[in-house]
Amino acid sequence: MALAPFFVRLLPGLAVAEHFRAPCVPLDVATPYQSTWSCFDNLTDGSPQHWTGDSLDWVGLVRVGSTVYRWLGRPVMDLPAAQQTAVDIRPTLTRYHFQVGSVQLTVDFMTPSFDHDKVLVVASCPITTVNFTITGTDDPVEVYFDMSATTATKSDDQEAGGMALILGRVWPYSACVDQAIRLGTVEQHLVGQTSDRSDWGYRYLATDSTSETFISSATLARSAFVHRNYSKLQETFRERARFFGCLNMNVSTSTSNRFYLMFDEVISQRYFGRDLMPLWHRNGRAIRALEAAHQWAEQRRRDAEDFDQRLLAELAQAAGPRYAQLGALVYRQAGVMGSTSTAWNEKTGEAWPFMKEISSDGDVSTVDVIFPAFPLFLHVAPEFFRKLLVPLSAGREGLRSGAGLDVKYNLSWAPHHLGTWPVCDLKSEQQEQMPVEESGNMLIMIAALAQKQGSGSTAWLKSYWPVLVTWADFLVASLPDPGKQLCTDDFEGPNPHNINLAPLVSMKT
Ligand SMILES: *[C@@H]1O[C@H](CO)[C@@H](O)[C@H](O)[C@H]1NC(C)=O
Ligand SMILES: *[C@@H]1O[C@H](CO)[C@@H](O)[C@H](O)[C@H]1NC(C)=O
Ligand SMILES: *[C@@H]1O[C@H](CO)[C@@H](O)[C@H](O)[C@H]1NC(C)=O
Ligand SMILES: *[C@@H]1O[C@H](CO)[C@@H](O)[C@H](O)[C@H]1NC(C)=O
Ligand SMILES: CC(=O)N[C@H]1CO[C@H](CO)[C@@H](O)[C@@H]1O
Repeated sequence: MALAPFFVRLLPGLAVAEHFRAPCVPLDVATPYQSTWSCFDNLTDGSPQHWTGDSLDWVGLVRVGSTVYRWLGRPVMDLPAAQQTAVDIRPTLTRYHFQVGSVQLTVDFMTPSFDHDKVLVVASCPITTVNFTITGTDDPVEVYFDMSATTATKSDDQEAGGMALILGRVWPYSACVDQAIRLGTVEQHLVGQTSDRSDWGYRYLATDSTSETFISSATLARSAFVHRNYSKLQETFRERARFFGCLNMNVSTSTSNRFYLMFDEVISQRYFGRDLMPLWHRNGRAIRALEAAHQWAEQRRRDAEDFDQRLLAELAQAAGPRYAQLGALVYRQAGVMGSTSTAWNEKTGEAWPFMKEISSDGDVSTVDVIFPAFPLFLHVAPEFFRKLLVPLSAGREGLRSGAGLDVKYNLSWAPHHLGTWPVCDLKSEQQEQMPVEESGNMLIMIAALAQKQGSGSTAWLKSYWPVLVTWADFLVASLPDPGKQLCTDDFEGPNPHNINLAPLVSMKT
């Protein structure tokens, strides 16, 4: 219990480890496509960015008394910035604190992606809840948010090709979102190109009946909020040059003050010719998922807070509060959230997570990229991690002969990766060959997993056995000197005698 002082700083709403400044603060980080960050000291210093660095024009405003302030995004209309007093980053939550005139405003961005081994469909459902709390006034405070439709495109100029914005209204029944805006391209070239941003699929902005959502040009909508002349907005909105999803809500202590952000990939992965849908589609499409998120929001939030506390406590115990703070960021970025998307393989009846090589060449499930992430996965979600390895082990010699799929892999060592996100189609001869390193990585990870899951739960290993023996035999045959080998530092090219022992050494310590 020597940890108590760290908790006081890291937990319930107080400042985090001192002098901690994250390079970028996660806002809406749920999959490689749905990954928005603020890379400034203050949330009002500039536009949020996709992880690629592309700016996304999101703006948030708030009216206190007769003054309108900005709480999110770049300067607009000479409006003053709300004063940011703190930002707190936890594994599933980012919390901004502002002083806005006489009022304290807290904005939470919560992506409740945890408990993958208990509730995978929910944990992998990419919804971020944005929740507002005010103190210091009894009057409602008006909050405005808008999100550019280019959030759902590959590039900013793509609207030239046409962009559809569809207003969906779902009739309310108990505890449901009753308003959702859907943003996306008209063309919807499903998996039509591989890029770090998707130009198919739909971005959702959803909320319940206490708020109001609409589609507009940002200039008009922001001005209408500032001047309170929305009614005229309907009449004058003709300009379809740039579309924004907009939202306007009154925040008070007696209403549920939140909205939801989501990206529906429609197809999560194209695996050797077969389109795999996002796992969460099994529970219904976007509106159903948003309604479930709304219905269970408070329960999920409580559970997420428990999860964050447990993980932060473990990290702090391992190496102190700074390590815990970094761990919270890593969980969002590299861990089970920002780098993976979980698909449903109808053919095999399994959930298959895939990991994207971010800030690199976009490879799918690169073994030497999974390897450095694996201690975290093994710790928080070993079964999820096992599922991540399954698609890598399919092939002629591999798991159930490709699980009935036409997987062109026939080498006697482990693959390097599966394809370029989101298309897995790499044949054996097209691999970036790292035979010794990747076979070693796979054997080490599977051994660690078997150890972690215990002798009672290793039945799954049976179907892996032939491929494991093939890889192990290959490693033995490469002894005592593997010759020239490519390793994860592939910019060096193949090096003599290289077996990249570093991971093995770090495993021992
Ligand atoms: C709203 O009011 C402002 C200030 O009077 C004005 O400039 C603007 O054109 C009005 N907007 C609409 C849509 O009428
Ligand atoms: C917020 O409150 C104002 C003033 O009471 C009202 O005019 C406006 O319609 C409300 N907005 C929403 C979205 O309910
Ligand atoms: C939203 O904020 C309110 C006020 O702080 C809090 O009571 C509620 O639990 C929060 N809900 C969610 C889903 O974050
Ligand atoms: C693997 O398949 C390719 C054709 O896709 C073939 O050229 C190669 O000889 C095969 N290699 C082995 C080891 O069977
Ligand atoms: C306008 C505003 O809120 N500026 C704040 C930016 O963040 C620093 C701390 O990082 C505050 O001191 C400023 O007040």
